[in-house]
Amino acid sequence: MAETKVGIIMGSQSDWPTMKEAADVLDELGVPYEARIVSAHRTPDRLWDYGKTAVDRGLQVIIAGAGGAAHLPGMMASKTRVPVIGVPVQTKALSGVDSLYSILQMPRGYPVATMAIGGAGAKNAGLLAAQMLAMHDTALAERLDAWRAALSASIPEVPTDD
Ligand code: RP5
Repeated sequence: MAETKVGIIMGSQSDWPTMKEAADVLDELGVPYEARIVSAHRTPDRLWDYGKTAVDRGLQVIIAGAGGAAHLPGMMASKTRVPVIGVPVQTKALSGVDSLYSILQMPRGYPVATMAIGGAGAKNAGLLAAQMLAMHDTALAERLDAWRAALSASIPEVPTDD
């Protein structure tokens, strides 16, 4: 079985519909991943263990999504040098701006690559993870080039009324 190089983690089951966008695009590109619920507030020991073992388990990039007081991506970045891509999950109360600011405003020394709020951010997180892995994986690079070309080709040049 191919080695799992991408970890998708999220603060709650309720984040999965958003984070599944990252998983789906990784499936499309043939990138193996694992998906886990790891909450900074509700399961801090799980967060600690995940971060502590990430390098030894061969993870090369972690996609972390959370909403509200979204501390998961930043705390994971403080625990492991595996690059963390943060996805701000859209919230009801503040539309995800709370999540965005929580993830974006990291102190010097512990970067999180922060995506857009919601599904678009999650999908781009999957793509960015794949692009990072493609730097050292020619076959994946070719699949990514084809994926991007297909997206471009699907965009009509002339708008219609439909
Ligand atoms: C955060 O609180 C999670 O990432 C989720 O986005 C939000 C709400 O969680 P639930 O109350 O739906 O479990 O920790």
